[in-house]
Amino acid sequence: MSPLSTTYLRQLSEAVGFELVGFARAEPIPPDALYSWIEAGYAADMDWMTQRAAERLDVSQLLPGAKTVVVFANNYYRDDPEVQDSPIAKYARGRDYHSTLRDRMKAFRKAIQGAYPGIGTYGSVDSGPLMEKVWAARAGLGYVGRNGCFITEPYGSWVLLATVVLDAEVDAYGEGPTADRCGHCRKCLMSCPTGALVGNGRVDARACLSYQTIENREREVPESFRVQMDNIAFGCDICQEVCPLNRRPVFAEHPRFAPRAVAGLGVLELAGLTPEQYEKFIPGTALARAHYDGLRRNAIYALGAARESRARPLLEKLSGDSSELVRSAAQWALRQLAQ
Ligand code: B12
Ligand code: SF4
Ligand code: SF4
Repeated sequence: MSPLSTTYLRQLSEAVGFELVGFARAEPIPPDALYSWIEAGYAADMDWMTQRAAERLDVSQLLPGAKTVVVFANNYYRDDPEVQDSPIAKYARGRDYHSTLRDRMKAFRKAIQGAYPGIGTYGSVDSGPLMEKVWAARAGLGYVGRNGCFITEPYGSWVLLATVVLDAEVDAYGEGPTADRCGHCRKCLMSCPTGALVGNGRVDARACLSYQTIENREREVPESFRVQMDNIAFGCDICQEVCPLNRRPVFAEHPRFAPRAVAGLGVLELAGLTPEQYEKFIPGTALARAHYDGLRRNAIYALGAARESRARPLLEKLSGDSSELVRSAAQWALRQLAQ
């Protein structure tokens, strides 16, 4: 098969709803990019990062004969005034981005399978065993900043990524990461409340509030991190908010990125969510990953960190909750109020 036209693939990508697209040769990733991070313990207990490490480093294990990795990015930045104080990270305020990007990616795959019958494709958004930021860098869409986030020229780091692997070549490839624009800046390193940024774009997930509030949903959050959770109930945007390269964000118009009702809730309401309210607000959003008790635990820690005295009656009620995680969080928050 002759190389596919990137002009056509770019048009298709735009038609299905992606803002950025790039192309990388499907060459193996040097193992050190992943193993040195895992060996340092930075993956915390995300065993799924280690389990399929060989595939993460070589996409031909996902799609035999892989030649090209197509990388897509969607801008998700919104600053709707009514949710400005939301304790939920921006990427999680609208409809679950996994389904938004997956739908667009599926439309892209279907179209190229129609145009090039027999072509092999493998698609993934976030959860597949691929190193999305490495592919985005190779495809020339931007570079990994000191804050560990992938930074693009037009949208800063407020982008979400998706990839499609093809077993065909394209007629032009990206030329690797764009120039590093961090320079002498250290704002993200200085602003991270838990010291999770260890330099060179590496994040120690054990210390990252994003990990603690999303992935670590069954155990307690270490106390030294809890006290930093003032108005943080799901994910963390601090190292992106302070980044000068994010100073000129572009508003994401598409309704799928518009905040849902849950983004209008404060930590008090989130801590007091009933199972019925959880079912009303959470399904279809990325918050579902924290589960009912994990989300309430986070919001309770946030109340304790803020020493929110109006939360006392709710915390007293929750200190008798059926969940051990919620009970112990409420008891801790009450002790914070007493200090
Ligand atoms: C594990 C994970 C996390 C972990 C670890 C974070 C991290 N930075 O690695 C935790 C739970 C902490 C996390 C948090 C967040 N995450 Co996350 N996460 C992932 C996941 C699943 C894997 C990332 C990974 O492989 N990390 C391991 C390290 C070793 O690899 P790396 O991140 O690629 O970084 C190294 C390489 O890129 C290498 N490198 C840099 N340039 C180049 C160039 C070349 C050519 C090569 C070979 C290597 C190389 O250097 C880097 C440092 O070692 C990806 C999805 C995916 N499948 O890739 C989403 C992903 C990175 N997360 C995402 C998001 C949105 C977030 C949060 C912003 C959510 C939030 N608001 O709370 C935070 C940001 C925290 C931060 N400061 O990074 C987006 C990032 C979008 C962006 N613009 O960067 C992704 C891509 C998901 C998606 N599909 O959009 N996340
Ligand atoms: S997401 Fe928050 S806790 Fe994690 S590295 Fe950035 S500022 Fe630190
Ligand atoms: S805050 Fe500064 S050092 Fe950190 S990613 Fe942005 S430009 Fe780079």
